[in-house]
Amino acid sequence: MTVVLKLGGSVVTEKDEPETVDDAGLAAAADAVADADEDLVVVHGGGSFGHHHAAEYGVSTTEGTRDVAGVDAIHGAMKRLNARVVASLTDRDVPAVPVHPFSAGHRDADGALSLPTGQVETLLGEGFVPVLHGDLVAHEGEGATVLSGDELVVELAPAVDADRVGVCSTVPGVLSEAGEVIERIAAFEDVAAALGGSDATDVSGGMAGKVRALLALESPAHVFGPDDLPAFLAGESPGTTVDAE
Ligand code: IP8
Repeated sequence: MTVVLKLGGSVVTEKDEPETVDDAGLAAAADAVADADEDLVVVHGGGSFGHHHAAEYGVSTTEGTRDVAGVDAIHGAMKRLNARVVASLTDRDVPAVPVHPFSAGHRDADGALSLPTGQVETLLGEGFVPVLHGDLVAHEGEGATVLSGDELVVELAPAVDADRVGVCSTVPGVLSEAGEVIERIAAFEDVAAALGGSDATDVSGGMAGKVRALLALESPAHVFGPDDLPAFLAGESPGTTVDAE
């Protein structure tokens, strides 16, 4: 089984403290990954590393920067977080290796993303656990813009022919208007009201964008909280299952 797992930035960092790892959160996630038997690709978000600097330099997935200091701050912070995530995995004998998207991908003038995935596929085939991260990406006409971990998941899942996709964030699933976890989503219309808006095409644009992007995947996706990560990696379907079939 091949699994693409996104660890939200809020799971592995202290969101309100610049460049601060949530040691307990990262350790718990790394323990769960170390116990898993699947072929894994891990993607992590920016949390208080990338987002802190991206806000400072006014950079988003659509608004770019040509300021090298901004690129260094944002990409540098993400590499530092990535090194911490990789180290916590290799400490547990997971064959984790870093893959930095800024060195590989680009967006065209319309914002469409091109991301080579051959290195991830090959690393996976060779028994490694590639660990990618939200990053910056070269963007025609904008300089460099943010590339979110969610976008990476959407690119990687078909590329590695993933059997399952997991999105682990600090919420226990996609929540209804009453605040309850929705068990299954098969069409965006079913949840458009609860998610507030159906025109979110930016995949980093909150839960609506996330659900839309996950519905477009061939593989079933599961959105769950950190406590459910071991269950997801054991093959269970905690939280919300997003599956268009
Ligand atoms: O937390 C964003 O990744 P995300 C990464 O998955 C940066 O949206 C550089 C802010």
